[in-house]
Amino acid sequence: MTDTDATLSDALGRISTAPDVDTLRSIEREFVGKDGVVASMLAAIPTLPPADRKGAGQSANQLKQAVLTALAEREVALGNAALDAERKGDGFDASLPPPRLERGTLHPVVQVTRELEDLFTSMGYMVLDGPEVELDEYNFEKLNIPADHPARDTQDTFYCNAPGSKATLLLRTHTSPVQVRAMEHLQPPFRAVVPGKVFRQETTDASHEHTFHQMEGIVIDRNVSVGHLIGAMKTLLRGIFKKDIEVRLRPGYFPFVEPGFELDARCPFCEKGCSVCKQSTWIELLPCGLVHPNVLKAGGLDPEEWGGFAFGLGLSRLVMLRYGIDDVRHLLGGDLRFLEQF
Ligand code: FA5
Repeated sequence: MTDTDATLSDALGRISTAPDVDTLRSIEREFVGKDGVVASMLAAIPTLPPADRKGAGQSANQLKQAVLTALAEREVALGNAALDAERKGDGFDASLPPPRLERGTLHPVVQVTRELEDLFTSMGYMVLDGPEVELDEYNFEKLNIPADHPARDTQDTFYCNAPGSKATLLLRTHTSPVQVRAMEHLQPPFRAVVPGKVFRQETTDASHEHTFHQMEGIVIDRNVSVGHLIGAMKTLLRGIFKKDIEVRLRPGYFPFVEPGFELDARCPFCEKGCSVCKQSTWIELLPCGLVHPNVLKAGGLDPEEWGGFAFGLGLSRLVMLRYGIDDVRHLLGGDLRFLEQF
């Protein structure tokens, strides 16, 4: 065995039993480092007889390559062994799939609101917003509901007056106040929808919440008739239920529309009656009507020149219909098991 062979087998032996990476680094320094064995073999070459120099250079380089390869292999083996030990130790298994990423989804009310906004904007409507803490003046008075009007009883109200404030503040009981706000700010003709949260001091049950969502619609133009209203409602229902739906109007009383209607839609889920339509084949869907002249005046418009129609879609009820939800209180109940289904 040559000296180089003996050096190589010494290096390989120690590398194969090195217990850790620190030991490998010190063997590396000893053999292939700046002042290591290979460096001194190379430094000695000029002192050798010329005939031996080439062979000595080759031996030194082969030694260097063999040591470096063995060091790299041992380092990988040590890494794998450490991972195995870790796996066995605390149950960690790097080959298992990662935990499922929890992804949020839009609330069902937001999903339906966005769908309706797209539908209405495609028909030339604007999407408007209005204050949730509203003045009595807009929630009631300008809508033709004076202080002692019995219609106030149908919308039990949360009042929230600031001490000392002269104006009466309340949580809006419907999205209709935005009808007048829109008339005050926009130049007619215009069409707008107003999705939003409304509040009523209700005793809650499966179809009544104290906080729920409505979508108001308002169209102001010249020569608006009940025919326009019915046409718009049919388009709305086709957009929601993806098919033509028969509708019927029953008289309905709201002080801010004249005439006022309750619009019923033929049940989209059955032909002969089901639990959704309570066996009647009709679903009570939305109140609507032609804007009352007093409301036009309150909004600064001349009722001789301008007219319009308005509707108040019960968004929460529509979401229930769409997804077959049997209790409105699920919607804002905050139970993640319910919300995760959407
Ligand atoms: C109104 O709020 C009128 N502003 C609607 C309107 C607009 C009429 C424009 C005419 C012209 P009503 O109180 O009926 O009307 O409420 C409208 C809809 O809101 C109802 O049809 C129902 O779907 C929904 N709704 C009413 N109360 C509750 C409640 N407590 N919980 C859930 N949804 C409700």
